[in-house]
Amino acid sequence: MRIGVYGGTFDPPHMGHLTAAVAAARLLGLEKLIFIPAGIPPHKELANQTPDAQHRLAMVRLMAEQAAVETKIDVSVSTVEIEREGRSYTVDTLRGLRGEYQSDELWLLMGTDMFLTFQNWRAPEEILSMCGICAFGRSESDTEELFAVQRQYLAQRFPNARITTLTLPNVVEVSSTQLRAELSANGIARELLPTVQGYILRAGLYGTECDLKQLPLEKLRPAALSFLHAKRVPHVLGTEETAVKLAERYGADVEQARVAALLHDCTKRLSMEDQLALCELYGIELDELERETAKLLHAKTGAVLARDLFGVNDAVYAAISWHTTGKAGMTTLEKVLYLADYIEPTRDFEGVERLREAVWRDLDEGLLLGLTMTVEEMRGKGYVIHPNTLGAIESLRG
Ligand code: DGI
Ligand code: FE
Ligand code: FE
Repeated sequence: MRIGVYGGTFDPPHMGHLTAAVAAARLLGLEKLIFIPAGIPPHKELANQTPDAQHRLAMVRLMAEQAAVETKIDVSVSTVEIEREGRSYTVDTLRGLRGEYQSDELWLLMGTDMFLTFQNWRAPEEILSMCGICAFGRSESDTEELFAVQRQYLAQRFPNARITTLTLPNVVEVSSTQLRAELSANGIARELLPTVQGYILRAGLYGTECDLKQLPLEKLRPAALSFLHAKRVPHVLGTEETAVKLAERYGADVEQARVAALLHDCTKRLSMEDQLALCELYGIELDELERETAKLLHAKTGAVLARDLFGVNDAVYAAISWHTTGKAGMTTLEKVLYLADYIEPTRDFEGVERLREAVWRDLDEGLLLGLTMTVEEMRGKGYVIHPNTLGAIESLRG
């Protein structure tokens, strides 16, 4: 197996890291990629705003999930360097990896600066005996020239080295220093993956402390996305888009629809155990079916989390609460969220087109069809139908 190893301080991880890792994975034909956030890096002191290792680790995990979605290979995050005492050297990390992956081919991924100073690292010769190195930089000529010179120099000095340099036309050249400055000035930086941007805001990293209950949309959106696994992000953005259009069409409050859509699945990735702990914490009463079905629980826990962290109002709280089962006598906002979730553009199941047509023809006709389709599907799988779903159908028919 060909494995890429990408270490760095990731302070914070950004689109430059992500696009380079994804491009390197494709060009090298990697089957596995391991991100390794550094503990204390040997080559520089950490910038003074550097969040502690646990925050950097959490952000790298978000980036790794996105990299896995984009490359469709196994992407993991190693904590070896964070857990190591004292200064962290790549050679030590590689010795560990060599032991773990004895019959695999390792490739160390690195950016321009690292590559150009490689001969000054601890034990470069030993590193090159354990792995190939793959350096990437932008396509501008100065970099390419420097790359060529360095490649030749290293090839001469370490004749058995495997060295590949990639000039990636679409690699985003990002200065972490600049990015941190933007964050502390505006709370927002382009070149950040939205989930990472949201994580930074929620944790108040890099001087971004802000009132989560008063976030403008450009901050609320990433903050909401930061709860999600990368693969669910397109679904939630699709739900936002559809909820806004439905609210406009059927006269619900557009901003409430948007906020409800952005937050509706915010607890979806939590385990059953964590969901139940949230219910306990917030005193949410559950019926028997909810108690044993994580898929039903996430609507309830999502609503409390949205209220507690972001201060959503009662209408939005209710819309999130009922987005999975529906209930008798739903408000327009509640219907809008239920249906936006069901028909947003990434949804692709048999009957979705028919449902979309019904929803745009008449909201209640669409709702009745959606609820009925859910009941049929649940029955087909032998699941218990929640009484609120049946109640919703009855109230529409009656
Ligand atoms: O969270 P999403 O996947 O975007 O969508 P959702 O909140 O509508 O959740 C759909 C899941 O919930 C789906 O896997 C089926 C399940 N579900 C919906 N209604 C019922 C239900 N499960 C049971 N057991 N009973 C229901 O009435
Ligand atoms: Fe949901
Ligand atoms: Fe959803």
